[in-house]
Amino acid sequence: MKTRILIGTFAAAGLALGVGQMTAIAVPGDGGTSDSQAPGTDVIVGAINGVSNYGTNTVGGVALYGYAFGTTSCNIGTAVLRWSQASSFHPVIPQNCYRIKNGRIEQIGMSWMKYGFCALQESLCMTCQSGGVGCGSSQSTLGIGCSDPYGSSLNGTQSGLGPRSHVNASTGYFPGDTSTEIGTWPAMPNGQSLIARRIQIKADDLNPTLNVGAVYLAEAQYVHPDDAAANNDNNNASYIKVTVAASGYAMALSGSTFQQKPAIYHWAQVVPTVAYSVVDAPDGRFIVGYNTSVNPNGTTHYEYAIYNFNSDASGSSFSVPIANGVTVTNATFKDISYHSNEVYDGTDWTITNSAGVLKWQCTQTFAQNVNANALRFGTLYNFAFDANTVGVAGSTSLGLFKTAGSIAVPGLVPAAFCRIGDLDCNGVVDGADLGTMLSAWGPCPGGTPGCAGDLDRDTAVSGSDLGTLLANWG
Ligand SMILES: [Ca+2]
Ligand SMILES: [Ca+2]
Ligand SMILES: [Ca+2]
Ligand SMILES: [Ca+2]
Repeated sequence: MKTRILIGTFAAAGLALGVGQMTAIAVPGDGGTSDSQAPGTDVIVGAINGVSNYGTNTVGGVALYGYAFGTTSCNIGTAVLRWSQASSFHPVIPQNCYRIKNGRIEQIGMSWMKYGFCALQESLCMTCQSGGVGCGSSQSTLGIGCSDPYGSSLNGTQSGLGPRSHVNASTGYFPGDTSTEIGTWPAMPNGQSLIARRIQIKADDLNPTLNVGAVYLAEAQYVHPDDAAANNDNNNASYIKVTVAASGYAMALSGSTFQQKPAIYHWAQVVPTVAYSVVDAPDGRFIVGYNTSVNPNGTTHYEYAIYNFNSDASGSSFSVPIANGVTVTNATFKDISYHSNEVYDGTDWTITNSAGVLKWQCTQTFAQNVNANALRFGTLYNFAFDANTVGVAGSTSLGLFKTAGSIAVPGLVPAAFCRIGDLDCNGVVDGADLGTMLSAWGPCPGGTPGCAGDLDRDTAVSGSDLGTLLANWG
């Protein structure tokens, strides 16, 4: 297990971390680019270079479309990256798709992982230095500065796609020899020859008439034990915008690859008020995006998207503090479905609101089911709700699955709701509030309206305010 210590700065003032909780430093907007030219091996996705559109199979009455994206890796580090399919020392490559629509980002598809087997020595990201051995040897490597392209059809070849459950994304390790490993993979389901193991997306998530104004994104990540051991794995995902055709929902790449940033960072490009908290469990990173907006009925809508970048410990709960007098409505949860006989469960998390905590929780603990629906690496889950008060800076909490403990996550939480006259906001109008009012009697300091006790905001604490307080007594 490796430990990371992050040093960063808060973008928003007044965010507080819970003492005694794990390292949690906000580094909004940094997708890991600061890792470039780090010591040791450092693989990144230099480019998403193409897309294969495979068409559709229907599973359980739902039409699903299959996709794969080509990826060009770069070794931007200072040491060669091992690339032997006869050992654990080669990359595995999971892929994802996301959609930004109506103010929220959702993961709408995920693939199994391409098992890397051979590295060319090209120069996409920088000049390739000699030293890479290339293909066909148990000593194969990706040299310093070198790049290696995998076309989309290669990344979509089903016989070379293994289950995510076989990898530890924190250490980068998976069972070693690929030829032996393949025999342990779950068989492909019948009737899914076009979509099995590939990115699968529901037709309704692609249909243009159901998704007006939607922005689609494709993301790929490299997982490798050398890169993880060098602590250079927080820059291993890149993304690109994609378009979806009305006919057959064929995808096409749009623009350039956003290097070294997972797709969740595009949310703020579309919704500028989105903010991020980057938090680290002892074994890996989570990126939490959050935003509030005003509902037509005046209540506040809260959106949280939590992306597990590379923590094997994984997430199992998410908690938001609910202050006095706050009414919560419409709390929702959204995950992404595993497929192709992957062993993970898909049961939605429960939602409770009691004792001042709104909490989403995986239905089983690690002790109960190691394959429960934890928030695992390379996945993004949504947590949303409405409240009758606006968001203020506060601390939410992300509980871990495989290990004990939780991570404090700075975010926006509902402000306390105070009754008129309840100056200390403790739920009752009584002598304490009256005392506060009387001690503030007279003009507001500086003539500012709304000072403590100035209930009618006429810049003075006076008889009219006292009358209002007494009318709300109790
Ligand atoms: Ca890296
Ligand atoms: Ca589910
Ligand atoms: Ca009170
Ligand atoms: Ca007044």
